[in-house]
Amino acid sequence: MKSTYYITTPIYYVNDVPHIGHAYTTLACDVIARFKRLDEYEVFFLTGTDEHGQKVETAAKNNGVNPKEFVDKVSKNFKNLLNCMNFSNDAFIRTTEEKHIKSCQKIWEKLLHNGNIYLDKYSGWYAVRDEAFFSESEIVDGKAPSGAPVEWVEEPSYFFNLSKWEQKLLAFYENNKDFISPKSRRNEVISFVKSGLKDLSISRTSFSWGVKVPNDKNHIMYVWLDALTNYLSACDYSNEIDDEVFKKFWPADIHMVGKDIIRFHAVYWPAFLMAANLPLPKKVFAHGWWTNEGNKISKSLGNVIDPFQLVDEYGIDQIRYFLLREVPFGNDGDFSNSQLINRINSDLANSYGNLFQRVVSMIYKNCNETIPLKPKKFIQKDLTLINSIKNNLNNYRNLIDEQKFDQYLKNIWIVISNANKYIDEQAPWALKKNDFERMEVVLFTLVETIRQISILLQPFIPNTSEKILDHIKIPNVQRNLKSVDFILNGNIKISPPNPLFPRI
Ligand code: ME8
Repeated sequence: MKSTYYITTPIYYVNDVPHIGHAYTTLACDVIARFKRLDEYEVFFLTGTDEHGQKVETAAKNNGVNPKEFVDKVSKNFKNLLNCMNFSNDAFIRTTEEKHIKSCQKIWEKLLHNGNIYLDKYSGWYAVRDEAFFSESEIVDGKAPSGAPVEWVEEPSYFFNLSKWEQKLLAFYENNKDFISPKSRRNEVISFVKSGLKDLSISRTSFSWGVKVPNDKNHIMYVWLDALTNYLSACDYSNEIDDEVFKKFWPADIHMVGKDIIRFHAVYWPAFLMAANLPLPKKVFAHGWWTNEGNKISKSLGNVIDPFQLVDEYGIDQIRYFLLREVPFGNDGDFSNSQLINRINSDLANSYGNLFQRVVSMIYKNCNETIPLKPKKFIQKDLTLINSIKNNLNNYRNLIDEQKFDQYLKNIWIVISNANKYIDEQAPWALKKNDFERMEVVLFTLVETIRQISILLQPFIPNTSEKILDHIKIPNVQRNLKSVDFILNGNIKISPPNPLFPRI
């Protein structure tokens, strides 16, 4: 039986159109999901939209439509982003779906049954933009720590006894050192928990756009309890008759999030799950924040980066490559058009594109349009190049498991650069005149290296990798990670190459 792998993105608020930050998180998940599939895992890759709460309700009002009409429309924009970026999600959950509502009510009842919910009254600050409660001591200059405006709220509310879970959470972090990544985030969460947890308000009564609390029609569930539960709903938590899918995929292997929502995923979520006697996810990774040419991305500054426009202008694979190569995953990054163009021209067009172009056109012109047969004898230099990827497969696996995408790409680009150096040193154009057989060995070595590189690049630049693997006629069943270890047989008829990445 195949091992399973369950990976999730945050579900995005449908108060606004998707931007580059949303595309970034889902891209990271897409790369991991594609890699795991190549490594023969049964993957469940989930994304979706967070459609309840005051923020969405207000956005609908501002647009003059009812919330349901509004969320149907905006949720579609997030669905369109999947196609636009070539994302390979297995499911898309919307929190307005019946099965999600049922699973929210199910977890609520579990928490209530286990004695973790009580009715009281909330009075304190609330930031609609963050959909979060803040105590007096957290307010900075009259605002939430994120800078969001706050309003004073006083209403009856159900509470979750979060304070009871403080020690259990700390023990869990201690015994599961990788649960919160990267390390800096782990320390941040641990010190937050150590500073003392207060019970959490988990219902609202002053508006109605949300999941109804079972048996109390005056309350709707706090949007974060509703939202986090999506990770259970999507794998059929509410299905009472058959829990096969749930057992198969839960607990999730990784929840990928931005650093803004680490607290919800690394503190509240595991506490809810412990309290409901459910297994905990294995990892929460909080990546960094993109700014635009040094400025915070925000609608009011008018500098939101539109992924649809970027893809249209530069190409899907170009954007996918840039986002994960430019900034070590976990760090903040600054988006700059000139850096994007540099990466496209130097890494994609000049290094990788050119390698493919040179090798395939030399074969086409000089070897009777056919990749030479696998040679009987290689010299050490050939073997060094051919083995540079296949001898390091486990290293690539580890880099994906540690979310070190930039390092993964850097390593591959070292091989690309070595392959380009190897052509210059071996000079197949000169061999053509005085050692035709050796020229064939050199060209074979290069195509074999390109084959391995392209297999490993599929998760990052799927369209281009497919083009290359199609061009050198690698059957679909030989594009998984295991196939890196084979070696081409050669004697494959090919057509002349087209440029892979137009220079900008
Ligand atoms: O928080 N840089 O939804 P959201 C990098 N619905 N990533 C960014 C970014 C930026 N400038 N801006 C946004 C929510 N993101 C909740 C989540 S999950 C149960 C509920 C990404 O629409 C990043 O992943 O505000 C961040 O965590 C997420 O979008 C927030 O999306």
